[in-house]
Order: sequence, then structure tokens, then C-alpha cells
Amino acid sequence: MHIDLDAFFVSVEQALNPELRGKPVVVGGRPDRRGVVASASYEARKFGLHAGMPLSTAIRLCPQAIFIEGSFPKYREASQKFMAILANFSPFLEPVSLDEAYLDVTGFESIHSSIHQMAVKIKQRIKDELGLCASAGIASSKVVAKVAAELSKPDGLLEVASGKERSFLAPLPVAKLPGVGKKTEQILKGLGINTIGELSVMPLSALKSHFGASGELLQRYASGIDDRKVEPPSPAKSISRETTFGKDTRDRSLLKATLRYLGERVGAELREQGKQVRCITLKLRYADFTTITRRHTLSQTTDTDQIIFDTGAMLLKKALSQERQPMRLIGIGVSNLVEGGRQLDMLDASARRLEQLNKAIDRIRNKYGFSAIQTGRTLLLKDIFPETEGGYKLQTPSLSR
Ligand code: TTP
Ligand code: MG
Repeated sequence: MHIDLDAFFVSVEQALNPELRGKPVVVGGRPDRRGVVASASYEARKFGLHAGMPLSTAIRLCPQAIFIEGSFPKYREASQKFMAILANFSPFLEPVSLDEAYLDVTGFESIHSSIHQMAVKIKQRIKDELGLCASAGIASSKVVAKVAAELSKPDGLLEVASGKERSFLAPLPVAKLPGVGKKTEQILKGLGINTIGELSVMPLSALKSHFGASGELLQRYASGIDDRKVEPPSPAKSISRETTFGKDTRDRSLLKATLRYLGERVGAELREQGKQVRCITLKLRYADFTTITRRHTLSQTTDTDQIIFDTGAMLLKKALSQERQPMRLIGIGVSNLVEGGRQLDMLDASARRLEQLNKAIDRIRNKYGFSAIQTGRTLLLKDIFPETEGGYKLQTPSLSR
């Protein structure tokens, strides 16, 4: 079963604010600023709006649309609750993105009378508990289940019977097949291939000459053949945060404040995952785009903000002594994650105090938002980055985490 929430970011906003329901709504930012649509409500899609469209085009096509900046913490919370509901139905769960997952439901008929019935119950719980609509596809393979869910949107449920995979896919345009992006679609069109059915019977040699090894995979998918299993997520191997500065800088206090803030974001994530690390890496990009990384390995594992920052600051100091160019980007990451849960009484008193301090800060931030409590060094960032309840809005490619 593949499940994907409908117009996810927008629907979270609509669930929280009834005034937005039934209206064309866009999450992505203010239309007078640069940026693109992240999510458009189905009412807005009637006007041709879709994810990735420049906001300036969106407002031209649909001037009455309501534009919302959006905030990542809300969506993350909804996503966590969504995944928890799914996990309640089957432990064989593979989250794919914030609002999308595969569930292996093989054999679950005995519990829910049918898989179709199981999907109805899952959708109902998501609606009752989160106020969100989900669409579900049921099939014998991941690729067919995903296409079915997509096709059933919004608020859909579509089951493709075993043996009908090929005939289900055949009439659909090639762009509906996972793995076929804009470029592949153009090439296929040039070859006179418009439907998935046509793709499935194209000579393999021709496909391979255009797409290499992935040509064969494409044809297998087009025929409804997909051996991929539903895989539980592998634990993260590293955590990192970075940001580009609005203006290149060599201001040491700004560099250190930003490093401190990014280190706190990394530390918070690390503690949320219950992990510790020994390897800390600093990343710098200079004005001329030269990018360097510097790594330090600690003698003991840690998950405290102070040690992450001290190590990063030490690496930064060394790097600054070697290079005089202004800085364009700074980032910090940790790797070699190991399970946490050290005995507190094995630590010396100062390390124990740091751990307890972090625990207290995490509790406050989880309750009142990341900005509720700030360390002295990061206060000067107030003048540099816009601030939200969830923290500073950094210049990262995705919504700020
Ligand atoms: P999608 O599931 O692709 O889109 P959606 O949930 O908004 O709409 P649909 O009903 O078609 O599933 O992506 C989930 C969220 O990811 C989406 O709400 C916003 C975010 N996102 C972006 O930020 N940028 C993008 O380009 C896309 C495609 C999604
Ligand atoms: Mg979605």
C-alpha cells in the first residue's frame, strides 16, 4: 500500500485554520517575494497552480489565492503523527517523505477483512485525528501502488487487482510512471512513446541506447514489474546543518554565532534520536566558491551543544588563520553516530552538568518552540536572520530546519 497526504502543507494550514478551508491556498511565501509554490490546495490547482511554479506566476493565474509562508515545525509534527498512525496498522513501514509512505500489508486481510477495508480505516483515522485527507494505492508492487495512489487523488483509494498491473498502467501517459521526469518524458515523446503501454513494448536495445542501464528498469516498471521490498528506514549516518550568508562575511562573531546556532540544531536532532557522536566536521565555502571541510575526532562520544560548538570553533579558528577570503557559507555536521544512553555517573561533574543543561533546554524548546530559549552567543543573529517560533529562517535549499 502506498499512502500520500493530499496537498500536505496546505491541508495542515487548513486543518488549523477553518477560514482557509475550501479556498485556493498556496504555501510557499508572499507573492511579492522570490520563491515558488511548495503546495497548492486542490481549489488552487483548478487555476493551473502547482508545486514548483514561481509565486509571481501563481498570483497572476489566481489573484484571489491566499498565500502563506508556511512553517516547517508544524508540518514535521503532522508528519510524525501521520507515520505513527501508519505504524499502528503495520510495523512494516517505509516512510518516503514527510507525507508519503509504503506499508507492506501482506497477510493483513485476516485482521481487517480485506486490504481495501484496512485502507478505509487508515484514511478514516488520519481524517479523525489530523483533519487531513490521504490517498491510498493498493497493488502487488511499489511502483503500481504509487501510481494508483497518485491517480486516485484527492481523498482517493484505488486497488489494482493482481494480474491487472500491466493493463492498469498501459493507457496512462509516461509522465505518470515513477522515474520518468521532464527530461525522460521529452526524449520518449521524441521517440513517439506517449503511454506507459508503449514504453513497456519498446525494443529494449533502443531504451538502453537512450537511458543506459536505467532503460531496463524503466521498462520493467512500465510492465508493472518491481521487486523492491518495503524497507524500514536505515538509521541516519550523519546529521548536518548549514547556511549561506546574505552577504559574504569575515566577521568572526557572526561566524561563531552562526556556528553555535547550527551546532544547536545538530545537537537537538542528535538528542532527539538518542545518539552520540565522536566525529565533528566543519564546512566552509569562501567567496570564490572554494569549499573546504575540516574534521576532528573526540576522545569520548558526546551529544552536548557546548562540545559540538567548542570543536567547531576550534576548527574554524584554524581555518581562519590559513585563509583570508570572506566566507559565503558555513556548516557543521556530526558523523559516526552511536546509540546514546551512557551512564551519567561515569562522567565527570562538568560533563554531567552540560548533559543536564541540554536536557532542560530541549524540554523547553519542545514545549514552546526553538526560539523560546537562546544562548547568549546566538542573540546577535536576531539582526541577521528572520526569526520564527521554530528558530531562525536560514538560507537553505529546503524549508529551514
Ligand atoms: P507532495 O506529496 O508532492 O505534494 P502535496 O502533498 O502538496 O500534494 P498531493 O496531493 O499532490 O500529494 O509533497 C508533499 C509536500 O512536500 C508538499 O505539501 C510541500 C512539499 N513540497 C515542496 O516543498 N516542494 C515541492 O516542490 C514539492 C513537490 C513538495
Ligand atoms: Mg502529498
